[in-house]
Amino acid sequence: MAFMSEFFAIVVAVLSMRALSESDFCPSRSPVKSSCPPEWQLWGSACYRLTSSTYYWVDAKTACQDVGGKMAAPRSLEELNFMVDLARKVDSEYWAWIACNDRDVEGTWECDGQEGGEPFLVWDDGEPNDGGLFDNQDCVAIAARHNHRMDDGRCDGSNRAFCVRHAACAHLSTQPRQYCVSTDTHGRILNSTCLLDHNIREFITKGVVACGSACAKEPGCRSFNIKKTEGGKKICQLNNSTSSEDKDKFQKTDYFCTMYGEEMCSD
Ligand SMILES: [Ca+2]
Ligand SMILES: [Ca+2]
Repeated sequence: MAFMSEFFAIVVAVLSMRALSESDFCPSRSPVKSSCPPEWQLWGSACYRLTSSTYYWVDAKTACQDVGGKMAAPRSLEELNFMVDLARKVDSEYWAWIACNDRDVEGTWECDGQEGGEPFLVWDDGEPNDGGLFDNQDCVAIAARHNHRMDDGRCDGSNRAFCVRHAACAHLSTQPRQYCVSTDTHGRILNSTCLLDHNIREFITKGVVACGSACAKEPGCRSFNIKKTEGGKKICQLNNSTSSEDKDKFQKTDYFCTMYGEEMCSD
């Protein structure tokens, strides 16, 4: 899953209206479906679109942020093919930036979100050639004219861009919402990591079931934190975002954060 941080796996134990127990695991498919805003297309648990205007590469990153996403960089042939199909429908002669470049070190490609591994690159024949007038093509685009494969281009060329954002959960009113608590890779509950600065409201709670139920009833609630006060009381904090949507604010804290739960959405 594109947005999952490496140090934890969010999918494990869970809560509907029952007590949490070891036998409760998040189902691989929940009744809740992912959904995208207008103009975005769903693939997996993420939403994609092309920008409607063209930009220099660096401005394209901002343009994607302005519509609530970030510039995309495919991680698999399946994802690349989905993006190509999407682009062809919008503009048969599309030429669109992705979030990969070799601006820092010539020939060393970096793609956003793919740090620490080999970047996923599928070049057109003869690319990358660092060509152009001054031999300085450092930004990557996918283009119809490049057989729907990748080409390095000048970063000050003006192209559309592929943007991606996390999908939201769409609910049918009859379906119970389900929440998963975050765990580390060994399945242990992460007991000091919470989502900060997205608090809608907070109140004293009995525990995870009560807190999750409150989140399910609260319009706009997407996840929750449970914190302990020094007196041992549990505070339920309802959040208007999720760990994958604001990774920077999903942090280890020193002050008694005991649990983080997030809405489960099917892929
Ligand atoms: Ca280059
Ligand atoms: Ca080139």
